[in-house]
Amino acid sequence: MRFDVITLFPDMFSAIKDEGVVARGIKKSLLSIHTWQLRDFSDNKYRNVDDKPYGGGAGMVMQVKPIRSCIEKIKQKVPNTQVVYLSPQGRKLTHQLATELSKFESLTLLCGRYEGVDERIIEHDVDMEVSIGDYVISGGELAAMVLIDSVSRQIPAVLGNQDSLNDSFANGLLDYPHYTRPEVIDNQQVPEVLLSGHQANIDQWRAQQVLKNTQLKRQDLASK
Ligand code: 4FD
Repeated sequence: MRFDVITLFPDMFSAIKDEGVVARGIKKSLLSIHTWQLRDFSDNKYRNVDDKPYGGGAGMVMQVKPIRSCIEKIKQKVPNTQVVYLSPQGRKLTHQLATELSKFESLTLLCGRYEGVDERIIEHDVDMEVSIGDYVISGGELAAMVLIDSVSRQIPAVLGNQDSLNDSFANGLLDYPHYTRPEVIDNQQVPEVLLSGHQANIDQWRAQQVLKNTQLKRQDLASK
């Protein structure tokens, strides 16, 4: 799967390119991430890509021309790419949406700064608007990285022998609790059943914990 990212801060993407699950996917040639510096598509010598909003008000708006030129350039290389705009107005990113997006061969991720992009980009150039949650952050880059990570994990070969099928939310519920050595620390004991070697009992205990945990911490999920 290929990700093309349109951004004013391409260096931020070293956070996922150099380390972790996504980096391993890149090394295995299962993933590629290509960043595009939006300023390279500016039409003025100052490399501006934003301007004041019509109608007045605070902040700046990202202009149509550089973004549209950049998307055209990407589409020359990847004609079938799905263009995704990260914004607080988007469809909420869930496990289900991450899985759906993982079926695309190519995603182009548009990262906004300031007050976002000129609405005509959303009307004409964007296929899907996605939000990572109901809060505002300073730019679309962190949201794009969250999307890339969550979508990449849904490609079976990327996770390797780890198993995204067992991830929290894969079944619409929370995870069970995890323990590792030592058996006792500061008077805190690992639950006996996990030391019993009786796999059927362990599976049953974990299934109970999943329900209990979800009921306790996420009633919105439990009642579905
Ligand atoms: N909730 C999200 C995405 C981006 C963002 C921006 C319009 C602001 C939150 C478009 C306004 C992009 C999210 C940049 N904040 N900030 O997914």
